[in-house]
Amino acid sequence: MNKTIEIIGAPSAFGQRKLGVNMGPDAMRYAGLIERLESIGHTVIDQGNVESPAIDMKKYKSEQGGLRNLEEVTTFCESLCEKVDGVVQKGNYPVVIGGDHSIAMGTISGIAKHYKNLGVIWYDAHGDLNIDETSPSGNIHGMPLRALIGDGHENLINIGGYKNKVKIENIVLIGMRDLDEGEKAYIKEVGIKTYTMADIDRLGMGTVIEETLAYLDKCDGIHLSLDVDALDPVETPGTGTTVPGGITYRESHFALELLNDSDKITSFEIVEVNPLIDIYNKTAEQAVGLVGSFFGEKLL
Ligand code: 4U7
Ligand code: MN
Ligand code: MN
Ligand code: MN
Repeated sequence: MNKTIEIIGAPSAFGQRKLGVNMGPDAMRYAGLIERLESIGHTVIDQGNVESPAIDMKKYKSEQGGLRNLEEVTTFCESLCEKVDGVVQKGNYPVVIGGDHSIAMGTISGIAKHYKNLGVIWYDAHGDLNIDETSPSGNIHGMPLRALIGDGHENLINIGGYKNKVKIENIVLIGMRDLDEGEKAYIKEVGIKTYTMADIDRLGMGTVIEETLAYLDKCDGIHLSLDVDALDPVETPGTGTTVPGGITYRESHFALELLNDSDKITSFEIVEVNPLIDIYNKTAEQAVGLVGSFFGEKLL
């Protein structure tokens, strides 16, 4: 089914320390994102990039202490939230292109108010479930999912002017292979549905996606948050926090094709593409290929 897709560029690099991830949206556009979606038959509206606070390079490169760039992350996510909210209100399909993963607090805050039970699939090497006290880095891109659940700094949990956007029982983690001690304890304590790399090996991606959709059957919408570091860095190197032993590019296509076939996913974001540490825009090109599969691209 053809959709009206609105692309929102979210060029934030404030959630971590590797500049270049703010160029992810343009790297994906340059790799042909819009044309690719149009060639499938969708109508595409490119909203351009959300306005970002200026980057003070001296501050950006400094150690800081506590939550790195908290004010900038907050301001950015508030603006993104408003944009995404507008797209959902129009009944169009929101696609947010990042930007580091802290932007998910903006994206999902703009979406969750429109659903009673929003499901979230977090396709990532990491859980992004830290709070200030458990974070080994102070990088906010390691905290968005926890903030969306309702824990963390006041600024972050209140983006969009409300709290508690995602329920624990409506979350599925896929691709996990690097969790901090605090995140492991939290996942066990509250019981988040998790597919580690070992689970993917054992079950196969087909079963993982089938089970995920069955688990989220109770939801009235599902958001897919895809961090490209879920993929293996040998194939997909252009991202800031790589972890060996990841999901292959092919398995990821399969996952996205199955999600597309289900017709259950109501919003999508792809994050953490960093062209400054990539090899000739390879990761952005892969990201565009994955978006193509997610939106129904077929060879024949
Ligand atoms: B991403 C980390 F310590 N857990 O909190 C942290 F390992 O959005 C990494 O998934 C977070 O890329 C990675 O800094 C965040 C670290
Ligand atoms: Mn992430
Ligand atoms: Mn990650
Ligand atoms: Mn990352």
